[in-house]
Amino acid sequence: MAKSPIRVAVTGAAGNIGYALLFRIASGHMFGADQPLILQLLEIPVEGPQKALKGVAMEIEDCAFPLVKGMVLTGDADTAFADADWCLLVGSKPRGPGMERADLLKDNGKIFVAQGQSIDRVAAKTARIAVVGNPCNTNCMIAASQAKRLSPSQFTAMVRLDENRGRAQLAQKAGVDIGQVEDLFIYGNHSPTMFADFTHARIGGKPAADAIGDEAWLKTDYLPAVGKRGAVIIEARGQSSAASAANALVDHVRDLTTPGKKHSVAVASGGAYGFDDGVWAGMPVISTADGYEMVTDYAMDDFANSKIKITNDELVSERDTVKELIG
Ligand code: NAX
Repeated sequence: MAKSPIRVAVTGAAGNIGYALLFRIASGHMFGADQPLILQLLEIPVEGPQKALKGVAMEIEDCAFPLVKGMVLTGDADTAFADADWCLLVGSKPRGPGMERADLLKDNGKIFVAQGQSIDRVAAKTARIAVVGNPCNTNCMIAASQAKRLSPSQFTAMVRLDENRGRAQLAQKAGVDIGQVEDLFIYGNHSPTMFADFTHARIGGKPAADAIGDEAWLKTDYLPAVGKRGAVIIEARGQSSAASAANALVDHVRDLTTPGKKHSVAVASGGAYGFDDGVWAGMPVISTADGYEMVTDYAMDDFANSKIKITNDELVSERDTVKELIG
């Protein structure tokens, strides 16, 4: 029997990531080739973005995707999130010239207060939320804090682009196929402080340090290279990562809906790995039939713990900056 359509809300739908993302969702890469969907697309309610959104929707129509059973284009959050099964929160305000990070946190935080409240009012009770808009860990924490009807475990933020970058760089250094790199997980913030845990990663079945034969490279070159990859892309393209970010969100959601998959997701830490209770930190999870379980049994050495402390301190300081926005 044919499946009923699910409702997928996407914010910032006319932005760069939105443009790379919607066609992948509509063609079945995120939810499967047999899952019909209704796209509920939110942009800021001013003429330029709304007009651009109409253009994107026309292109989706022109693809004649069999899975797309309807589209809603709107500038109103309650319309976008109405009965949504998935809310993909991509839209946020970019950092402007001379803008302090604290101002960016506060400005974007307000967006996620409003969207968290709207999701709480109108989304499906079982809705799942994935936050991409930066600073995504803290934005996710803010949105979750507003949604009293939903559980914090329904809110996740994306560190999958960092995992994918980290795996690709290990494969390149070791000169192996990407499929040979396993168990590389991202801990902490989606920012240069993140810890790409090479200490438990395996390449061709061997510990990464043995396969590469250069632990100093892993510590002093690899970690900063993964953390700063976004800046290197901006320098090269003149724009931030869009297609790879959209692809990572496809991976994030697809793997969260594939029981047994082990992957990096930023979740409410619950104090695991020494993260402050209540910050949203990247860590490995295993997807289950209706959610995920955190994987908390990797033993961390002193080096790993020192890296986790740095990224945890940043998450705590972000939370302190926006404390008046937490519901
Ligand atoms: P763009 O500036 O191209 O697009 C953002 C879109 O969001 C714009 O069209 C804007 O009108 C819209 N928007 C802003 N406020 C909104 C609101 N309140 N409601 C609905 N729409 C709103 O940025 P893009 O390159 O698409 O990046 C989007 C976000 O992803 C940014 O915050 C960016 O920093 C973040 N990223 C996160 C990544 C991650 O791994 N978590 C990686 C890629 C990316 O840097």
